Formats: sequence, C-alpha cells, structure tokens
Amino acid sequence: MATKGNNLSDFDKTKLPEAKDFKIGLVVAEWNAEITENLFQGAFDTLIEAGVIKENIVRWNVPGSFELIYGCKKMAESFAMLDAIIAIGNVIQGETKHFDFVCQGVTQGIRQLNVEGDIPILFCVLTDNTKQQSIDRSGGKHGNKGTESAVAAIHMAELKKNSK
Ligand code: DLZ
Repeated sequence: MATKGNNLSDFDKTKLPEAKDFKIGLVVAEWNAEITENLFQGAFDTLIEAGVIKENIVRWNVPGSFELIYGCKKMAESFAMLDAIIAIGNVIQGETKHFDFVCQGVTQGIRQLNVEGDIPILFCVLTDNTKQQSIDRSGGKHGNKGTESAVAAIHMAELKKNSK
C-alpha cells in the first residue's frame, strides 16, 4: 500500500527545480541494511522521477553510520562536480551508550563537512528507539525519509547552482 511521502507525487512537483543536469552522490551505511536499502531506494527513485539521469547518480557503501563522515568527505573530494551528496544511515537504540556516540559523531561530522565543504551534504540518518520506528520511516506508515532527503538534495543543488 502506498503511504504518504513514498514517492514524488506526494510532494508538489511544481515547486521542484529542474533536476536533469544535477549530479548526485549517495553514501549508504550497510549497518541495518534492510532499512538503509529502503532509504536508498526511496531517494534513488525520487531523483530519477525528478529528472536526474541515472548515469549522474553515484553510490558508495560504508560499513556503519559513523563511517558516513569519511565516505562523504572522500566522495566530495573524488567527485568535485557533484551538486549534492545524501548520507544514508540508520542507528537504532541499544542497551549501551554506543547509540549516543554514533548519533552525535555522525551528526557533528556531517555538520562539519557542510560548514567546510562546497557540496551540500544531506542528513538521511534515521535515529530511532526501535526497529519498528525505522521501518515506519523507510517506506512504512510514516513515509520514506529517503524520498524527503532526495527532494531536499534537489533544492540544495539548485541553491548551490545559484550561489557563488
Ligand atoms: C557498532 C554499531 C552499533 C552498535 N550500532 C550501529 C547502528 O545502529 N547503526 C549503524 O549505522 N552503525 C552501528 N554501529 C557501527 C558504527 O557505525 C561503526 O561502523 C563502528 O563503530 C566502526 O567504526
């Protein structure tokens, strides 16, 4: 069953900038892969639906969300022509403080890359208390945050294009 936020038709297409010339990177964490693959698919399908050419989409995998920082940094250095990069991950609360450290680390790391770098990096990292919450937000009853991130990436790519 289609749920709100799972595809581009749920957003106002008339407000989306022309995306056919945009080059978009996706860095995907393999930890909690069943969630991050759905986030990736939501983002990828939305980019294609918005007009981004398949050959202009590059994907890299990293082991866990903490590695998204280095992955995004290296992707930005390797492909300076990219208009936006989407960092995709999923951190689920466990019994230790690891959750807090990974969440804090990846949030601050991606923030720093945005401050210092020239390519906007979108934060598509689900940080949930339970796996069900993550399922609900990666193509379930609360939509797909991958889709939302792709829409945001197109807006940021347009902003980058129109700025110095
Ligand atoms: C170690 C770890 C744990 C416990 N939980 C998650 C998680 O829920 N989501 C995630 O993306 N990664 C997790 N990791 C792995 C870390 O992100 C990282 O890969 C390792 O600490 C190695 O640097």
